[in-house]
Amino acid sequence: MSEALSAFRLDGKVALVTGAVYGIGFEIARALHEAGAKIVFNSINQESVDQGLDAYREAGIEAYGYVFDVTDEDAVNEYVARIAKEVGDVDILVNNAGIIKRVPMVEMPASEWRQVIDVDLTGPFICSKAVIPAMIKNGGGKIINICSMMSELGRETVSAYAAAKGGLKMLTRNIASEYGEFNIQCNGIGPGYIATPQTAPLREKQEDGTPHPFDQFIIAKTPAARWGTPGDLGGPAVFLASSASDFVNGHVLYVDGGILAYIGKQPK
Ligand code: NAP
Ligand code: GCO
Repeated sequence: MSEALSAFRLDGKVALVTGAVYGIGFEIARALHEAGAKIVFNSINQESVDQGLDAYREAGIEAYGYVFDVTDEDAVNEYVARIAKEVGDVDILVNNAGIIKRVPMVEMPASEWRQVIDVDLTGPFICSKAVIPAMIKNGGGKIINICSMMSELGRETVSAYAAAKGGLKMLTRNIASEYGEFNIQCNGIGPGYIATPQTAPLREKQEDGTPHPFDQFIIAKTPAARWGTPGDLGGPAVFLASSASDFVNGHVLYVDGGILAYIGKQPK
C-alpha cells in the first residue's frame, strides 16, 4: 500500500463513538472499522446498546457496547477506565451523541434548554476530559466533535441546539489549542442535513402525499440537491481519525453538499 494511503489506516487503534447505535454515529463507526479500528460505542440504556450490538454484528463488526450517559461524569470516567481494561485506551474519540428539541425559544422551558446543552456540549466536554490523560500518556490521540450547520447558522426553533453546536465548535478549537502540543488533534465534522431519525420529522410526507416543505427547502438550499446520508460522513471521519490529518487541528470540516457556500435556488 502506498505511504499516502497507509496514512488513512487505523489498525491497532481503539475508537469510541458515542451514541453510535444507528444514524451518523453508526456509519462513522463502520468506516473507522473498515480502516482497521476496534469499535466501542455507548448509549443510554441496555436496550439501545443491544440494538447496536446486533446491528454491528449484522455488519460483520464485533463492536464493544457499554451503557452510560455522556452527561454523567462519574459514569463516563468509570466506563473509560473499564474500556481501557477490556479493550484498550481510547485513541480516537468521536463525540457523536446528541439530541435536538425544536421549540420556539420563548416557549422553551429552561429545563429543556439545559438538557440540550448538557448532552450536545457538556457531554463532549466530559468525554474529552476523560480520554485526554491516556492520549497524553500514549503520545497522542484524535478527538472528533460532531458539530452542525447550526455551528454557523441559526434557524427558528433550534436556539438551544444552535447554541450547543456553536459552543462545540469553540470547544473543538480550545481542545486543539490546549492539547495540540501533546500530539492530540481535535477537529469537528459539520454534517449538513442528513437523513437520520433525528431529521425524520423534517422529511415526513404531507397528508396529501407531497414532500414536507422543509424537505423541499433543503433540496433548494443544497447544491448537491439531495439530503446527505450517514455514509457521507464515513470518509471524512476516517481522514480526521488517521495520521493523514496529523497537521489538521481546530478545524471544522463541513460535509454539507455545499449548503454553506450557496444562497439557494431561486423559487420557481
Ligand atoms: P440520532 O439519530 O438522534 O442519534 C443520536 C444518538 O445519540 C442516539 O443513538 C441516541 O440514543 C444517542 N444519545 C442521545 N443522548 C445520549 C446521551 N445522553 N448519552 C449517550 N447517547 C445518547 O442522531 P443523528 O442524526 O445520527 O446525529 C448524530 C449526531 O450528529 C448528533 O450530535 C447530531 O446533533 C449531529 N448532526 C446531525 C445532523 C442530521 O442532519 N441528522 C446534522 C448535523 C449534525 P437513543 O437512540 O437511545 O436516543
Ligand atoms: C434542524 C435539523 C438540523 C440538523 C443539523 C444540520 O432542525 O434544523 O435537525 O439541526 O440536525 O444539525 O446540520
